[in-house]
Amino acid sequence: MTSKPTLFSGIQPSGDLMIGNYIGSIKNWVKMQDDYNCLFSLVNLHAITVEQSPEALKKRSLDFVAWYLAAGIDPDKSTVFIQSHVPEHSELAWLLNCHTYMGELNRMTQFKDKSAKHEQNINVGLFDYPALMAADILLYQTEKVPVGADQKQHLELTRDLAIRLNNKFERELFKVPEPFIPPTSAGGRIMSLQDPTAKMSKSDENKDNFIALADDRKQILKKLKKAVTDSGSEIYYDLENKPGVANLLTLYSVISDQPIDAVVKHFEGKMYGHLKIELAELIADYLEPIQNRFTEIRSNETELHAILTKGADHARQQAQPTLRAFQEALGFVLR
Ligand code: AQP
Repeated sequence: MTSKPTLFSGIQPSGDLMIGNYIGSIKNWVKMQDDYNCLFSLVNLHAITVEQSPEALKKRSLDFVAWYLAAGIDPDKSTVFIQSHVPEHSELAWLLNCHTYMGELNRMTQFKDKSAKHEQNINVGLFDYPALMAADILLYQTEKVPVGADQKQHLELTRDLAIRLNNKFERELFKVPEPFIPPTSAGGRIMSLQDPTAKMSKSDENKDNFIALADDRKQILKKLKKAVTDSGSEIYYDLENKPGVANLLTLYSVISDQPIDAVVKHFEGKMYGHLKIELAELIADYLEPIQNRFTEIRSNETELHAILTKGADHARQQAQPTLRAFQEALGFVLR
């Protein structure tokens, strides 16, 4: 076992993995691999809380894992696995269900938002999503959870559950996890290209709203040329009054690894069109080697499955003691 603090993070296999997911999660994961015992999951149990096409789900799951690896996740350093390969997630989620109150889940804003979006399919899993998320985290005695603002409420519930159960059973069953704000927090929230007041989302039906990791140079340029800016012409960072331009500047800053001020200076006296074209070139150049690695990794499914099997075995080893200790506390007869 490792002495490094444990960090858990996951992405749902829904939509097309895009630049916002890369900047907000995967890019930071890559940097954390040396300092933490990292578990990076493809959370397919969460994904089926909304309707999915089975064939697309299967293909996309392997695609996403290949993107993790292509972007620099090293399976020798980090545990990379598919959530459903580790049945302890569902088992712990059930046990947590029996200690989570309806009132707590009723307050979750993500449930309210997603119910409104998926009116025809307000299933129990959608309601129960936060208990499964708590299981994902608590199963590994996770200390750090990188979360965006939208997941803070769920992490708070996870913490409440850990504290409640530790108190109830008078032993430290679960570590109480802390939110983790990555040091480079710039770009934590990349906005939609067509509506810069809304978050860029990989499941957005309008694909012009996001740059997929798989987009080629031509597609990137086309999408950025269409990106909504404003009626002005001067390039400067003003999130409130120029959210479109601010979003493009953020993208440029994160991808070029320069502070916003330096980017603004670089574009002094230039037009929005220059910013869009240069940004498209920058992103295309940046993504090209990742896309090449993706093609290579994705073409070898045998190797991909081997990595996932190793990851699941490693995750299970780490998960089982926590689950067993909780079952014992509950009074289950252990096998
Ligand atoms: N716009 C974004 N900017 C920065 N980070 C983002 N993430 C998502 N959108 C942005 C981060 O990517 C990870 C994906 O987590 P998820 O699969 O649980 O889905 P999500 O948070 O609901 O993200 P999406 O892209 O909007 O997915 P869909 O459209 O499928 O629901 C998270 O770490 C998130 O912070």
